[in-house]
Amino acid sequence: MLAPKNIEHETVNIDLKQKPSWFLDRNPNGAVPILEQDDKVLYESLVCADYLDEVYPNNKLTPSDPYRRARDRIIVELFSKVMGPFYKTTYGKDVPKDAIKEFHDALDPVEKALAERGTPFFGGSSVQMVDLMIWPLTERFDAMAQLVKEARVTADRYPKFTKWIENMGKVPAVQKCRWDTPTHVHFIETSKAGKPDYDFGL
Ligand SMILES: N[C@@H](CCC(=O)N[C@@H](CS)C(=O)NCC(=O)O)C(=O)O
Repeated sequence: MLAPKNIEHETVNIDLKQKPSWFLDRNPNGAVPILEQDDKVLYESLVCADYLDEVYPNNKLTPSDPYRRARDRIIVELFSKVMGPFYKTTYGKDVPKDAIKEFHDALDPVEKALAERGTPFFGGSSVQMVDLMIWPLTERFDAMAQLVKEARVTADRYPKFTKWIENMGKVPAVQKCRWDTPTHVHFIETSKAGKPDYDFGL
């Protein structure tokens, strides 16, 4: 959200194993991301994204039509069901039997939603907030597949979604912010070993 709108910012990584008190003061839930601007503090990705889109109206990333905006939210909600199985599959010491099936069961409706839209991006002909909300987890799918090959997201099961991944890879803001697969694998492996490398990228 910051990159496509060219919003000047500083990123602060947080050690989520040893959360600093100043971090917990800002978000009592103890989760990233947090957005801080002067004396204003926000958390929850969608809340931060909405705020940024409203306060920085250049390159608007949400549709003006309320119904369409609501439908986009449903897609983000649908995709959020992928998160639990993703973490179980990728970060589990032994991959629970059902986790991979649950992962694919959760991703199937996302493929269907994109097929129904019939556009290169969930948001239409160009990248929108709905796409940016789905991207950060998707960016780690190759790393997951490297660790657990049954979890691969293939073009035969997900023709639209894999094409979307390709399209997202061409978006300048995504290219600017993305981490490559070896970096994700490194982070996952250090997490599994109980010592997540929260300094990566610094
Ligand atoms: N609903 C929250 C979820 C945020 C969240 O779960 N963040 C994770 C990292 S991706 C986190 O900070 N977890 C806290 C922890 O690991 O203790 C949002 O969308 O911002």
